[in-house]
Amino acid sequence: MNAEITALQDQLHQLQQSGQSAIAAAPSLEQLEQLRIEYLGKKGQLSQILRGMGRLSAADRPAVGNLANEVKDQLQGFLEQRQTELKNAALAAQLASETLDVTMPGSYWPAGRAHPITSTQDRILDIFVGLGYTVVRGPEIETDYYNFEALNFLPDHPARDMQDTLYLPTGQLLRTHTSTVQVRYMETHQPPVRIVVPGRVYRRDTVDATHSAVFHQVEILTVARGITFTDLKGTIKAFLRELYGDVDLRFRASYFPFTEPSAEVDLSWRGRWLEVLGCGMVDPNVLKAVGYDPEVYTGFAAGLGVERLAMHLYGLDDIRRLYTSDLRFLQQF
Ligand code: 2NM
Repeated sequence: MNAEITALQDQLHQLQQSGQSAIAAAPSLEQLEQLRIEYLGKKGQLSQILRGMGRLSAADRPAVGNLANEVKDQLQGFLEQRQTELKNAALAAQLASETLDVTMPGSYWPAGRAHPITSTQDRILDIFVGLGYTVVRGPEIETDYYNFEALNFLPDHPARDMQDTLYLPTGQLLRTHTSTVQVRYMETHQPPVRIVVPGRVYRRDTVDATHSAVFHQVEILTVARGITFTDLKGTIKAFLRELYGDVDLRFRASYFPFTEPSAEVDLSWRGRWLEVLGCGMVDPNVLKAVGYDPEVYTGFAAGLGVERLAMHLYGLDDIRRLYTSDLRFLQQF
């Protein structure tokens, strides 16, 4: 009987010793958990020893049971202590590996910027958006109807000639102005209309310092009851004064198929008159073409070339500068 007790007590002491050294030597949290299972788990070594207690009398059990509890508490204490050590070591290693050397040189990240055509176009759009206009865009490949017929160009108008307009083999064409989008918009919206249309347009031109076969336009259109030429003048003045400050303007009679009357606007710049945009009251034939009653609605429209304005705002003398993507040039803006 005493021999049974002593044997179990020896086993418990051995367990305590081997457990203590194994736990102290555990190299990782995962292996520590394995040790916990091995020593204190349901099928672990301590449980196995305790199973041997079945052979003891009720009077002898406390002598072994108390020691078993002590060993268990001790091993649990060692496990917790080692766990804390390992966690601290892992945290210290992580902190050491993630330390930033703030004295290292930074990496050069060149900032991009808007192309001068884009920034000029954005300045124009911003002003009209501020005046309550909505930005609308549309297709660059168009039909004769939207580019010419609906806009009151007569069948034999010279702009319709192959010499001036780029036609596709399909009979479609590359739009020569963004007014096509205004026709499309009016077809699908009832007045009041207040839109600003930016976009690429195409002309069959020989390229030189002031001409390009592809360029950019911004056109505006207002249609509502009671719109007059005075509204047109006020809008154009508000726009140009926002762009150029308090400059003198001149409205000069002109002609466009889609407006009547029509005008070109010049502004006084360093003692010269500079032509900046074309405009006019929308021709009743255009209103009729989109299903508006010209006895009820009137409107005005205006259009300007973005490159021309950019050249003026940035002091450029050759439009081709804007298309050759020479970074030494573009990085100046
Ligand atoms: C200009 C000059 C004058 C214009 C006309 C229209 C439309 F679609 F309403 F008829 N849109 N834009 C217009 C009028 C454009 O550009 C120099």
